[in-house]
Amino acid sequence: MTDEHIRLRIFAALDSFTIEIPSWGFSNTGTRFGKFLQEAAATSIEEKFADAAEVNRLTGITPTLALHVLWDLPEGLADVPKIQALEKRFGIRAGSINPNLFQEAEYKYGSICNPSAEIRQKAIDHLIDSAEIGKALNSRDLSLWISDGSNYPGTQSMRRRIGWMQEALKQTHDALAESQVMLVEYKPFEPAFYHTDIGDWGMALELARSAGPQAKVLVDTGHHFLGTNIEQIVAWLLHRGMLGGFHFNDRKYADDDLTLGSIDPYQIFRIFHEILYDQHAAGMRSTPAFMIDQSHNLKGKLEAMIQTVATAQELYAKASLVDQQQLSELQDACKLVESEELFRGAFWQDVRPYVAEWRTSRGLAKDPLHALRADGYVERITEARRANASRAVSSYA
Ligand code: RM4
Ligand code: MN
Ligand code: MN
Repeated sequence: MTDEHIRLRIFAALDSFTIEIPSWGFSNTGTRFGKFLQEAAATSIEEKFADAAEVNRLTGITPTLALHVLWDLPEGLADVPKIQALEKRFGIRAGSINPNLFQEAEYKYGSICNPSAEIRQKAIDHLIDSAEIGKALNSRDLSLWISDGSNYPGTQSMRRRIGWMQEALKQTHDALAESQVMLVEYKPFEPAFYHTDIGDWGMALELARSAGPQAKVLVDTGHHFLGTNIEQIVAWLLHRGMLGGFHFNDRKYADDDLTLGSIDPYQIFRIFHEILYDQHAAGMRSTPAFMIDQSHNLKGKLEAMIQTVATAQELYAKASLVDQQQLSELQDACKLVESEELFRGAFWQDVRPYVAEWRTSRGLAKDPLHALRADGYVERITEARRANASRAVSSYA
Protein backbone atom coordinates (compact mmCIF):
# COMPACT_ATOMS: atom_id res chain seq x y z
CA MET A 1 0.00 0.00 0.00
CA THR A 2 1.35 3.40 -0.88
CA ASP A 3 1.63 6.13 1.67
CA GLU A 4 -1.25 7.99 0.03
CA HIS A 5 -3.37 4.86 0.02
CA ILE A 6 -2.79 4.37 3.74
CA ARG A 7 -3.66 7.99 4.45
CA LEU A 8 -6.90 7.81 2.46
CA ARG A 9 -8.05 4.66 4.19
CA ILE A 10 -7.25 5.95 7.65
CA PHE A 11 -8.87 9.33 7.06
CA ALA A 12 -12.05 7.69 5.74
CA ALA A 13 -12.19 5.35 8.75
CA LEU A 14 -11.58 8.11 11.29
CA ASP A 15 -14.14 10.47 9.79
CA SER A 16 -16.90 8.18 10.97
CA PHE A 17 -15.39 7.00 14.25
CA THR A 18 -16.82 8.23 17.54
CA ILE A 19 -16.84 6.63 20.98
CA GLU A 20 -18.95 7.30 24.06
CA ILE A 21 -17.31 8.04 27.39
CA PRO A 22 -18.78 7.08 30.79
CA SER A 23 -19.63 9.64 33.45
CA TRP A 24 -18.33 7.24 36.10
CA GLY A 25 -14.87 7.30 34.50
CA PHE A 26 -14.44 10.82 35.93
CA SER A 27 -15.52 10.15 39.49
CA ASN A 28 -13.76 8.52 42.39
CA THR A 29 -13.95 4.76 42.23
CA GLY A 30 -11.88 2.10 43.80
CA THR A 31 -11.34 -1.51 44.60
CA ARG A 32 -13.10 -3.32 47.40
CA PHE A 33 -9.90 -2.91 49.41
CA GLY A 34 -9.26 0.77 49.17
CA LYS A 35 -10.33 3.98 47.55
CA PHE A 36 -7.56 6.37 46.66
CA LEU A 37 -9.41 9.62 46.25
CA GLN A 38 -8.20 12.07 43.62
CA GLU A 39 -8.52 15.77 44.20
CA ALA A 40 -9.43 16.35 40.55
CA ALA A 41 -12.17 13.71 40.45
CA ALA A 42 -15.64 14.90 39.53
CA THR A 43 -18.08 14.85 42.44
CA SER A 44 -21.10 16.28 40.66
CA ILE A 45 -22.84 15.80 37.35
CA GLU A 46 -21.76 19.33 36.31
CA GLU A 47 -18.13 18.35 36.81
CA LYS A 48 -18.59 15.13 34.83
CA PHE A 49 -20.03 17.10 31.92
CA ALA A 50 -17.18 19.60 32.17
CA ASP A 51 -14.60 16.79 32.02
CA ALA A 52 -16.39 15.13 29.12
CA ALA A 53 -16.37 18.44 27.25
CA GLU A 54 -12.63 18.76 27.79
CA VAL A 55 -12.05 15.24 26.40
CA ASN A 56 -14.24 16.05 23.41
CA ARG A 57 -12.52 19.39 22.84
CA LEU A 58 -9.16 17.65 22.68
CA THR A 59 -10.12 14.50 20.76
CA GLY A 60 -13.17 15.63 18.78
CA ILE A 61 -14.70 12.16 18.82
CA THR A 62 -16.56 11.87 22.13
CA PRO A 63 -19.79 13.82 21.66
CA THR A 64 -21.87 11.78 24.14
CA LEU A 65 -21.65 10.92 27.83
CA ALA A 66 -23.07 7.66 29.22
CA LEU A 67 -25.13 8.26 32.35
CA HIS A 68 -25.72 5.97 35.31
CA VAL A 69 -29.19 6.71 36.62
CA LEU A 70 -28.56 6.35 40.33
CA TRP A 71 -25.29 8.26 40.28
CA ASP A 72 -26.20 10.94 37.75
CA LEU A 73 -29.98 11.30 37.95
CA PRO A 74 -30.73 10.40 41.57
CA GLU A 75 -34.15 12.05 41.27
CA GLY A 76 -34.93 10.11 38.08
CA LEU A 77 -37.09 11.89 35.50
CA ALA A 78 -37.14 15.03 37.64
CA ASP A 79 -33.41 15.45 36.90
CA VAL A 80 -33.93 15.52 33.12
CA PRO A 81 -34.15 19.35 32.81
CA LYS A 82 -30.89 19.65 34.70
CA ILE A 83 -29.19 17.23 32.28
CA GLN A 84 -30.66 19.10 29.32
CA ALA A 85 -29.24 22.35 30.63
CA LEU A 86 -25.83 20.71 30.99
CA GLU A 87 -26.02 19.36 27.45
CA LYS A 88 -26.51 22.90 26.18
CA ARG A 89 -23.92 24.45 28.42
CA PHE A 90 -21.15 21.96 27.61
CA GLY A 91 -22.02 20.88 24.06
CA ILE A 92 -22.11 17.23 25.11
CA ARG A 93 -25.17 15.05 24.60
CA ALA A 94 -26.51 12.49 27.03
CA GLY A 95 -25.52 9.05 25.79
CA SER A 96 -26.65 5.62 26.91
CA ILE A 97 -28.84 5.45 29.98
CA ASN A 98 -27.64 2.85 32.50
CA PRO A 99 -30.19 1.76 35.10
CA ASN A 100 -28.68 0.71 38.40
CA LEU A 101 -30.01 -2.44 40.04
CA PHE A 102 -26.92 -3.46 41.95
CA GLN A 103 -26.50 -1.09 44.84
CA GLU A 104 -29.60 -0.93 46.95
CA ALA A 105 -30.05 -3.13 50.00
CA GLU A 106 -33.24 -4.74 48.66
CA TYR A 107 -31.31 -6.21 45.79
CA LYS A 108 -29.20 -8.36 48.03
CA TYR A 109 -30.79 -11.51 46.57
CA GLY A 110 -31.34 -10.08 43.13
CA SER A 111 -33.35 -7.41 41.35
CA ILE A 112 -35.45 -8.63 38.41
CA CYS A 113 -34.63 -12.23 39.42
CA ASN A 114 -35.39 -11.76 43.11
CA PRO A 115 -37.78 -14.40 44.49
CA SER A 116 -39.88 -11.57 45.94
CA ALA A 117 -42.48 -10.32 43.45
CA GLU A 118 -42.50 -6.98 45.20
CA ILE A 119 -38.77 -6.44 44.79
CA ARG A 120 -38.93 -7.60 41.17
CA GLN A 121 -41.62 -5.02 40.55
CA LYS A 122 -39.52 -2.26 42.09
CA ALA A 123 -36.66 -3.24 39.77
CA ILE A 124 -38.95 -3.32 36.73
CA ASP A 125 -40.28 0.11 37.66
CA HIS A 126 -36.71 1.41 37.72
CA LEU A 127 -36.04 -0.08 34.28
CA ILE A 128 -39.18 1.52 32.90
CA ASP A 129 -38.32 4.88 34.53
CA SER A 130 -34.89 4.60 32.91
CA ALA A 131 -36.55 4.03 29.52
CA GLU A 132 -38.60 7.19 30.15
CA ILE A 133 -35.43 9.12 30.97
CA GLY A 134 -33.96 7.88 27.69
CA LYS A 135 -37.00 9.11 25.79
CA ALA A 136 -36.96 12.51 27.46
CA LEU A 137 -33.25 12.92 26.68
CA ASN A 138 -33.50 11.60 23.13
CA SER A 139 -30.97 8.95 23.97
CA ARG A 140 -31.01 5.80 21.84
CA ASP A 141 -29.48 3.16 24.07
CA LEU A 142 -30.91 1.81 27.29
CA SER A 143 -27.99 -0.24 28.55
CA LEU A 144 -28.82 -2.98 31.05
CA TRP A 145 -26.31 -4.70 33.21
CA ILE A 146 -28.08 -7.07 35.59
CA SER A 147 -25.80 -8.12 38.42
CA ASP A 148 -28.19 -10.81 39.73
CA GLY A 149 -26.86 -14.21 40.67
CA SER A 150 -26.19 -16.46 43.64
CA ASN A 151 -23.19 -17.51 45.66
CA TYR A 152 -23.85 -21.15 46.53
CA PRO A 153 -25.23 -24.13 44.62
CA GLY A 154 -28.78 -25.05 45.48
CA THR A 155 -29.62 -21.73 47.12
CA GLN A 156 -31.59 -20.31 44.18
CA SER A 157 -33.57 -21.77 41.30
CA MET A 158 -31.74 -20.84 38.12
CA ARG A 159 -34.79 -22.00 36.15
CA ARG A 160 -37.39 -19.86 37.89
CA ARG A 161 -35.08 -16.88 37.69
CA ILE A 162 -34.91 -17.24 33.89
CA GLY A 163 -38.67 -16.85 33.74
CA TRP A 164 -38.68 -13.78 35.99
CA MET A 165 -35.95 -12.17 33.97
CA GLN A 166 -37.69 -12.82 30.65
CA GLU A 167 -40.82 -11.24 32.02
CA ALA A 168 -38.97 -8.14 33.28
CA LEU A 169 -37.04 -7.63 30.05
CA LYS A 170 -40.19 -8.04 28.00
CA GLN A 171 -41.98 -5.40 30.06
CA THR A 172 -39.02 -3.05 29.71
CA HIS A 173 -38.91 -3.64 25.98
CA ASP A 174 -42.61 -2.86 25.73
CA ALA A 175 -41.95 0.51 27.34
CA LEU A 176 -39.40 1.56 24.69
CA ALA A 177 -40.07 4.17 22.02
CA GLU A 178 -39.44 3.00 18.47
CA SER A 179 -36.17 4.85 18.32
CA GLN A 180 -34.77 3.20 21.44
CA VAL A 181 -32.53 0.15 21.65
CA MET A 182 -32.25 -2.05 24.71
CA LEU A 183 -28.77 -3.46 25.26
CA VAL A 184 -28.34 -6.63 27.30
CA GLU A 185 -24.90 -6.98 28.89
CA TYR A 186 -23.51 -10.23 30.28
CA LYS A 187 -20.77 -11.07 32.75
CA PRO A 188 -19.60 -14.46 34.03
CA PHE A 189 -19.09 -13.61 37.69
CA GLU A 190 -18.87 -10.79 40.22
CA PRO A 191 -20.62 -9.74 42.34
CA ALA A 192 -22.12 -13.25 42.33
CA PHE A 193 -19.63 -16.07 42.57
CA TYR A 194 -21.60 -19.22 41.82
CA HIS A 195 -24.07 -18.34 39.10
CA THR A 196 -24.86 -15.09 37.31
CA ASP A 197 -28.30 -14.86 35.74
CA ILE A 198 -26.90 -13.41 32.49
CA GLY A 199 -23.57 -15.21 32.52
CA ASP A 200 -22.57 -15.22 28.86
CA TRP A 201 -23.45 -14.06 25.35
CA GLY A 202 -25.68 -17.05 24.68
CA MET A 203 -27.94 -16.15 27.60
CA ALA A 204 -27.86 -12.47 26.66
CA LEU A 205 -28.77 -13.34 23.06
CA GLU A 206 -31.69 -15.55 24.09
CA LEU A 207 -32.97 -12.94 26.50
CA ALA A 208 -32.67 -10.17 23.93
CA ARG A 209 -34.55 -12.30 21.41
CA SER A 210 -37.37 -13.09 23.77
CA ALA A 211 -37.64 -9.45 24.88
CA GLY A 212 -38.35 -8.12 21.38
CA PRO A 213 -36.84 -6.72 18.16
CA GLN A 214 -35.30 -3.64 19.73
CA ALA A 215 -33.14 -5.65 22.12
CA LYS A 216 -29.53 -6.46 21.25
CA VAL A 217 -26.45 -7.81 23.01
CA LEU A 218 -23.76 -5.63 24.57
CA VAL A 219 -20.21 -6.99 24.72
CA ASP A 220 -18.04 -5.67 27.54
CA THR A 221 -14.51 -6.76 26.67
CA GLY A 222 -13.69 -7.40 30.34
CA HIS A 223 -16.63 -9.74 30.87
CA HIS A 224 -15.22 -13.05 29.64
CA PHE A 225 -13.18 -15.86 31.04
CA LEU A 226 -9.53 -15.76 30.07
CA GLY A 227 -8.90 -17.35 26.70
CA THR A 228 -12.42 -16.72 25.38
CA ASN A 229 -12.35 -15.82 21.71
CA ILE A 230 -14.19 -12.50 21.94
CA GLU A 231 -13.91 -11.64 18.25
CA GLN A 232 -15.67 -14.88 17.42
CA ILE A 233 -18.56 -13.87 19.67
CA VAL A 234 -18.58 -10.52 17.86
CA ALA A 235 -18.61 -12.31 14.49
CA TRP A 236 -21.60 -14.40 15.55
CA LEU A 237 -23.55 -11.48 16.90
CA LEU A 238 -22.90 -9.50 13.72
CA HIS A 239 -23.91 -12.48 11.63
CA ARG A 240 -27.24 -12.62 13.43
CA GLY A 241 -27.71 -8.85 13.44
CA MET A 242 -27.71 -8.90 17.22
CA LEU A 243 -24.64 -6.86 18.16
CA GLY A 244 -25.88 -3.77 19.98
CA GLY A 245 -22.67 -2.30 21.25
CA PHE A 246 -19.49 -2.51 23.27
CA HIS A 247 -18.11 -1.55 26.59
CA PHE A 248 -14.43 -1.21 25.81
CA ASN A 249 -11.71 -1.61 28.41
CA ASP A 250 -8.76 -3.89 28.97
CA ARG A 251 -7.87 -6.49 31.55
CA LYS A 252 -5.29 -8.98 32.57
CA TYR A 253 -7.48 -11.20 34.76
CA ALA A 254 -11.18 -10.41 35.02
CA ASP A 255 -13.30 -7.25 34.94
CA ASP A 256 -10.25 -5.10 35.57
CA ASP A 257 -11.56 -2.01 33.70
CA LEU A 258 -8.07 -0.91 32.65
CA THR A 259 -7.40 1.59 29.88
CA LEU A 260 -7.91 0.18 26.41
CA GLY A 261 -5.01 -1.62 24.79
CA SER A 262 -2.88 -1.41 27.90
CA ILE A 263 -2.66 -5.20 28.10
CA ASP A 264 -3.71 -6.60 24.74
CA PRO A 265 -4.12 -4.14 21.87
CA TYR A 266 -4.23 -6.97 19.31
CA GLN A 267 -7.49 -8.17 20.88
CA ILE A 268 -9.23 -4.89 20.14
CA PHE A 269 -7.77 -4.78 16.63
CA ARG A 270 -9.26 -8.24 15.99
CA ILE A 271 -12.67 -7.06 17.21
CA PHE A 272 -12.56 -3.97 14.99
CA HIS A 273 -11.57 -6.19 12.10
CA GLU A 274 -14.78 -8.22 12.48
CA ILE A 275 -16.84 -5.03 12.45
CA LEU A 276 -15.08 -3.77 9.33
CA TYR A 277 -15.46 -7.17 7.69
CA ASP A 278 -19.17 -7.00 8.38
CA GLN A 279 -19.36 -3.59 6.72
CA HIS A 280 -17.43 -4.89 3.73
CA ALA A 281 -19.51 -8.07 3.41
CA ALA A 282 -22.87 -6.40 3.99
CA GLY A 283 -21.95 -3.35 1.90
CA MET A 284 -23.20 -1.08 4.67
CA ARG A 285 -22.24 0.20 8.05
CA SER A 286 -23.33 -1.79 11.03
CA THR A 287 -23.86 0.60 13.88
CA PRO A 288 -22.97 -1.03 17.18
CA ALA A 289 -22.52 1.57 19.89
CA PHE A 290 -18.86 2.04 20.79
CA MET A 291 -18.69 2.90 24.46
CA ILE A 292 -15.96 2.97 27.05
CA ASP A 293 -16.52 1.35 30.43
CA GLN A 294 -13.41 1.84 32.48
CA SER A 295 -12.50 3.12 35.88
CA HIS A 296 -9.10 4.07 37.13
CA ASN A 297 -8.15 4.12 40.68
CA LEU A 298 -4.64 5.45 40.24
CA LYS A 299 -4.28 7.09 36.84
CA GLY A 300 -5.60 10.63 36.46
CA LYS A 301 -9.18 10.45 35.17
CA LEU A 302 -8.77 12.79 32.20
CA GLU A 303 -5.45 11.32 31.16
CA ALA A 304 -6.78 7.77 31.33
CA MET A 305 -9.86 8.68 29.30
CA ILE A 306 -7.83 10.41 26.62
CA GLN A 307 -5.40 7.49 26.46
CA THR A 308 -8.28 5.11 25.84
CA VAL A 309 -9.99 7.32 23.26
CA ALA A 310 -6.73 7.80 21.34
CA THR A 311 -5.94 4.09 21.53
CA ALA A 312 -9.38 3.14 20.22
CA GLN A 313 -8.85 5.52 17.34
CA GLU A 314 -5.41 4.12 16.53
CA LEU A 315 -6.57 0.51 16.65
CA TYR A 316 -9.58 1.30 14.47
CA ALA A 317 -7.23 3.01 12.00
CA LYS A 318 -5.02 -0.09 11.96
CA ALA A 319 -7.99 -2.38 11.35
CA SER A 320 -9.09 -0.18 8.45
CA LEU A 321 -5.83 -1.03 6.69
CA VAL A 322 -6.79 -4.67 6.23
CA ASP A 323 -7.69 -5.13 2.57
CA GLN A 324 -10.85 -7.16 3.09
CA GLN A 325 -11.13 -8.32 -0.50
CA GLN A 326 -7.56 -9.48 -0.71
CA LEU A 327 -7.76 -11.16 2.68
CA SER A 328 -10.90 -13.07 1.70
CA GLU A 329 -9.20 -14.35 -1.45
CA LEU A 330 -6.13 -15.48 0.47
CA GLN A 331 -8.29 -17.15 3.10
CA ASP A 332 -10.33 -19.02 0.52
CA ALA A 333 -7.16 -20.19 -1.20
CA CYS A 334 -5.91 -21.34 2.23
CA LYS A 335 -2.77 -19.24 1.87
CA LEU A 336 -2.20 -19.31 5.59
CA VAL A 337 1.01 -17.40 5.98
CA GLU A 338 0.06 -14.79 3.38
CA SER A 339 -3.31 -14.20 5.09
CA GLU A 340 -1.72 -13.94 8.46
CA GLU A 341 0.97 -11.56 7.25
CA LEU A 342 -1.61 -9.31 5.62
CA PHE A 343 -3.61 -9.26 8.84
CA ARG A 344 -0.63 -8.75 11.13
CA GLY A 345 0.89 -6.27 8.73
CA ALA A 346 -2.02 -3.92 9.31
CA PHE A 347 -1.63 -4.31 13.05
CA TRP A 348 2.08 -3.54 12.96
CA GLN A 349 1.71 -0.47 10.77
CA ASP A 350 2.54 2.61 12.82
CA VAL A 351 -0.58 4.70 12.26
CA ARG A 352 0.22 7.42 14.78
CA PRO A 353 1.63 9.92 12.24
CA TYR A 354 -1.50 9.55 10.08
CA VAL A 355 -3.84 9.87 13.03
CA ALA A 356 -1.96 12.99 14.11
CA GLU A 357 -2.29 14.38 10.59
CA TRP A 358 -6.02 13.61 10.58
CA ARG A 359 -6.42 15.49 13.85
CA THR A 360 -4.56 18.53 12.62
CA SER A 361 -6.55 18.56 9.38
CA ARG A 362 -9.76 18.57 11.43
CA GLY A 363 -8.57 21.42 13.63
CA LEU A 364 -7.93 19.19 16.64
CA ALA A 365 -4.95 18.84 18.95
CA LYS A 366 -2.23 16.81 17.24
CA ASP A 367 -1.50 14.93 20.45
CA PRO A 368 -4.48 15.21 22.83
CA LEU A 369 -2.61 13.86 25.86
CA HIS A 370 0.14 16.38 25.38
CA ALA A 371 -2.43 19.11 24.77
CA LEU A 372 -4.19 18.21 28.03
CA ARG A 373 -0.95 18.66 29.92
CA ALA A 374 -0.12 21.92 28.17
CA ASP A 375 -3.58 23.34 28.73
CA GLY A 376 -3.57 23.30 32.55
CA TYR A 377 -7.15 21.98 32.79
CA VAL A 378 -6.20 19.30 35.31
CA GLU A 379 -4.38 21.82 37.50
CA ARG A 380 -7.39 24.13 37.40
CA ILE A 381 -9.90 21.49 38.39
CA THR A 382 -7.57 20.13 41.07
CA GLU A 383 -7.47 23.55 42.62
CA ALA A 384 -11.21 24.14 42.26
CA ARG A 385 -12.31 20.72 43.47
CA ARG A 386 -9.83 20.18 46.26
CA ALA A 387 -12.32 21.08 48.96
CA ASN A 388 -14.80 18.48 47.74
CA ALA A 389 -12.31 15.71 47.13
CA SER A 390 -13.01 13.97 50.39
CA ARG A 391 -16.75 13.75 49.69
CA ALA A 392 -18.19 10.27 49.90
CA VAL A 393 -17.32 7.94 47.05
CA SER A 394 -20.47 7.65 45.00
CA SER A 395 -19.59 4.81 42.71
CA TYR A 396 -17.61 1.63 42.70
CA ALA A 397 -17.40 0.99 38.96
C1 RM4 B 1 -20.31 -3.56 35.64
C2 RM4 B 1 -20.71 -3.49 34.18
C3 RM4 B 1 -21.60 -2.32 33.88
C4 RM4 B 1 -21.13 -1.05 34.55
C5 RM4 B 1 -20.89 -1.29 36.01
C6 RM4 B 1 -20.44 -0.05 36.72
O1 RM4 B 1 -19.26 -4.47 35.83
O2 RM4 B 1 -19.57 -3.46 33.37
O3 RM4 B 1 -21.65 -2.10 32.50
O4 RM4 B 1 -22.14 -0.10 34.41
O5 RM4 B 1 -19.93 -2.31 36.16
MN1 MN C 1 -19.83 -2.78 31.31
MN1 MN D 1 -17.77 -4.46 34.16
